[in-house]
Amino acid sequence: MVSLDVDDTIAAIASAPGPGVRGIVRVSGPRTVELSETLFESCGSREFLNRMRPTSTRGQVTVADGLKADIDLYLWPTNRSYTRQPTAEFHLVGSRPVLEMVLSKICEQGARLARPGEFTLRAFLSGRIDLTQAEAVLAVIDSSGEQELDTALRQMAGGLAGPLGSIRDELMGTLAELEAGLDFVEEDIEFITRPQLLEQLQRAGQKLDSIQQQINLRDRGAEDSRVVLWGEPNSGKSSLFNALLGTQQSIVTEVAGTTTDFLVGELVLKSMKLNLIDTAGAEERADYVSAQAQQHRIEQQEQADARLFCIDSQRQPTPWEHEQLSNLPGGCIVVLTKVDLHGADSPRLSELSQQIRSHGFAGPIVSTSSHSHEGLDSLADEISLAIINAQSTDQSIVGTTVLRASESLRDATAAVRHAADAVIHELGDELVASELRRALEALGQVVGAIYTDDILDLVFGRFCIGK
Ligand SMILES: Nc1nc2c(ncn2[C@@H]2O[C@H](COP(=O)(O)OP(=O)(O)OP(=O)(O)O)[C@@H](O)[C@H]2O)c(=O)[nH]1
Ligand SMILES: [Mg+2]
Repeated sequence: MVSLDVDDTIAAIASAPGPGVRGIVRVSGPRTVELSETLFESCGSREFLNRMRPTSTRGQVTVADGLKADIDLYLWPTNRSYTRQPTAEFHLVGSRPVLEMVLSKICEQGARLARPGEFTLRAFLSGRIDLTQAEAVLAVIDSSGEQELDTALRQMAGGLAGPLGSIRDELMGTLAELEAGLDFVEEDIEFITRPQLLEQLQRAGQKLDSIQQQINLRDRGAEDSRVVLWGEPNSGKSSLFNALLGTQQSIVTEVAGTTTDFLVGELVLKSMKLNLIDTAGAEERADYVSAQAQQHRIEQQEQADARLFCIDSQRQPTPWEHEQLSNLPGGCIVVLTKVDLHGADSPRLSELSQQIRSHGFAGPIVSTSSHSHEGLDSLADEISLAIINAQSTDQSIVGTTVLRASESLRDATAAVRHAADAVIHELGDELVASELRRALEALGQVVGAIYTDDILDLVFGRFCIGK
């Protein structure tokens, strides 16, 4: 549980665990200056603590009887610090026991141990950084590669919060004009004309769409996500590939074994970009081309984030299909193909589904037709769900922002759309205003202007102590 209390003085070891040349003990809160004065013995003048400007001074702290540690003290005595509270850092030799002794001396003077992420939480609560930046701090601390670090640093600089903040300001302006008009209904004074209102709402909607797209692109997981089609020869994989992509890229014939290589197409679902991969039907022919095709099929399937196991609904499952159904890997969707041949509610389909369930498969079963396009929308929904599930198990860091922001952004965009619809259908300004308020609330959640304990727990609970 995060603590929203900022009146006490907190302290923690802020350097990474393990042996390091330098160690840091960080202190922040109202009693920081007083506490530093008591503990710190300056090597130079007595008036080492300037109470107005940040200073750094060399000196010592007595950590035990007869034992002094050499310390560089960095002091931010006013609210011009990271947390916007007086803050000090004791830099000393990176020995864990010595750092702990200094920390316990500081706590004896009335500071309490900081909780994970509490320094950054104070920075957030004081308005110094927004929630997306707080998440970026976490990402910088945890980043494992150069690209991840780059993304995190850009986010820290307000990459996401900036444009969202300006849309929010604009919508706030629109709402103010609308509400001013509501106050003067009797006098028939109009602060904003209908066409102006509509234009402002539509512009905000477009901007929100483009931010959503940026966020989706930023979500490195989604870009590289792979969705693989696999199944018996002739089960309709290539037809489904073409139908989902709206192309004729993959060759379709009535001859089993048509696809002998794998084919990759770009599939855009709910503004997520995915790679859809068609593979050769599983079969055991002894020739070289077929052996290569089978090798590709197996490799593609192993690397997939979501798998569409295609079963031809017009015939009984084959022994190979039965065997596969008993060992389906995670992220699998069973697709019953060619349902146009017997209609969506034919007893044939429920019978087939029962057979599939009897193997213990609990995932989605979707009936589709590549000819009539029946079931393709439900399939698209299941694919995006499978991808989101695959990503959330992948501990992507800035991904927490993406997930949280996407949800609130979707709410905001929907509310702006409803507001525009209400204007078009002349449904009254009260309704438009209430949709606008909903949009503002959702946007506020992204930038952290409005925050709930749940969101704070989610973000700050993941920090390590001392940050
Ligand atoms: N009626 C109907 N026929 C389909 C449908 N999908 C595929 N077919 C037919 O089934 C046959 C095989 O389709 P493909 O898409 O080539 O099947 P595949 O699984 O890619 O086959 P291989 O590449 O040989 O493994 C073709 O004759 C298609 O026209 C469908 O939804 N409805
Ligand atoms: Mg094929």
